[in-house]
Amino acid sequence: MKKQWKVLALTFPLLLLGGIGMSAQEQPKALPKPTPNQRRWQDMEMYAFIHYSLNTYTDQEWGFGNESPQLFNPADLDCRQWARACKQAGMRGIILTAKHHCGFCLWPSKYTDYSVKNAPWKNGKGDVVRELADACREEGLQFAVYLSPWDRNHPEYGRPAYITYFRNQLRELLTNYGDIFEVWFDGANGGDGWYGGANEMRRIDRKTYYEWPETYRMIRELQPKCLIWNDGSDRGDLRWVGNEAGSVGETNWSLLNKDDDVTSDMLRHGLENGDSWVAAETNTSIRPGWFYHETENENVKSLSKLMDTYYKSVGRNSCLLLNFPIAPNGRIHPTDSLRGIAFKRMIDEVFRENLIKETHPVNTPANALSYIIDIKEGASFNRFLVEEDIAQGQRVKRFTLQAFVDGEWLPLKDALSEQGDGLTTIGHRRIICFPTVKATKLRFTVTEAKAEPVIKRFGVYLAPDISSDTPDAGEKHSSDYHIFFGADKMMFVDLPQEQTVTAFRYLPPQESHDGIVTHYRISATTDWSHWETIGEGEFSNIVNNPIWQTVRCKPTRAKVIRVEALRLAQGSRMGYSDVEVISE
Ligand code: FUL
Repeated sequence: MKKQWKVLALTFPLLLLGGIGMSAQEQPKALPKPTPNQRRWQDMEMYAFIHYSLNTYTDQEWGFGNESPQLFNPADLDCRQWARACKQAGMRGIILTAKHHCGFCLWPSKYTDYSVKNAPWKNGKGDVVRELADACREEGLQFAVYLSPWDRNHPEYGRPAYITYFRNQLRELLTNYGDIFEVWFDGANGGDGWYGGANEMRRIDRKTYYEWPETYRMIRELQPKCLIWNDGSDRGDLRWVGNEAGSVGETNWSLLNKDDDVTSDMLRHGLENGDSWVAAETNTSIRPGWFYHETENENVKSLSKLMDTYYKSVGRNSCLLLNFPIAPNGRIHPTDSLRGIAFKRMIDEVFRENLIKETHPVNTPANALSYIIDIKEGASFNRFLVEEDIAQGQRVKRFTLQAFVDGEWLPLKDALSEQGDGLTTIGHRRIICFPTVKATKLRFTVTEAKAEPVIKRFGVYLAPDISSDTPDAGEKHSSDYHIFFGADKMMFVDLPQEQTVTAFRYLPPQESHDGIVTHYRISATTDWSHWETIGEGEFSNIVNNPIWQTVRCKPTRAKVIRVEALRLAQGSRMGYSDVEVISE
């Protein structure tokens, strides 16, 4: 079958419109398409997460559910400062942790006492959700909420009564605070919690317990424009990318099957022939943790790391959800907001000038859709941008990109790709990064597609070098220690000499969940016979976000540190990528 493959009206004025004949495979019967809500969402490109709760005051990532609301008393809480900082960082909206896993509510919910209404802040009359919703509106940002399904405070968690409670809370959030662009239902569940004093393990069936279909109906009715993010069992409008590090796969289909189980590979790459449009949202924090920890003030992501994240999210057919934690004083830390501004400025700088002079379709022997892109005189470039009109579905499977240098066509490839040349899917936007070349023209060719490709826009840019970052030397902190295992779940760290230890740090295995310690006991000795426990607890969220964990202790003399893994995320033998002992 012969078919005319066309290019949709190109939005970039320098581009010529045109089509080229090529033989197409049969059009698939029904190509899944995004809903108007999903299309609007995709245009947001970047929006912020705000993590703020009692954890901010206990220096934790997951609260147990028994932390006192008395801790919540920020001296200087200013939601306008959050909104301005996020806006200046290029964010188009904010998702607030209205309730995190500890169950503490940032709004005065009618259905629990575990909220701001029992906090000293504003004598219990405050409402952070209201203040942020108002501030967002004033700054022209959209507003959304994170409501944790796992609630370690609620006595009924795990039983049917909790579902009613959860829906009541959600109804409050969806009816009292104006338009909500997204609801975020995190799937994390470590099992144990305070649960009204029961202090026990509660297991739920993620597939059935939350009765999502009914909750979804309520959301659709109360906020028809709201997107549902859910990494639990029921397919929402958006999907998780399977990590919290800030990257989706270079091959990224905005599709999944409606009913099948989703593997981590599907989270990362989508499913080429999936039957439903479920686009990927890339979430990561500007710091290692989601909540504020003073010890991370030196670890705010560098500008080059943020740009890498941008290319691996927005540049891979995804939106970026970038977290800004709130410090105990109630504000975004200046380092984070300045880094956010630098990030936005750099994006603007990279995409300031499109270096395309003219674009025209060409015939190819294989009858593929192909374009010659003439570059402005004498220009060098290192970024290529291409967009499909996703309203017509996602179609391109594979393409090639060549630069005409000294009379020869040289193939370009995606320098950030982890697999092959990385020239696979396009979708809403694809950005290809490569070392700077000086060429008079580029040739873009679609070599495989699910249906007639509909290309909306091309761009060619020169990104400046980012030189101000401190590179990570990548050295192991543990190289000075003798590390050995006494048993599968017991590790000894023998220090070069006896010292006064004030903290122990653990970096979990990075490649898989095997051997990640989730619950630990750490002891110290100077003589191998008297052991003093210096820390015991949970490394919360370590599976999804396998970053350095710090266990602080009172100054203790030690020659050897023993780490017992009380529980592992997976596997039977504990593992580590690195450890570090901090001494006085
Ligand atoms: C995770 C949660 O467990 C973290 O605490 C955080 O909220 C992150 C965004 O999602 O899975």
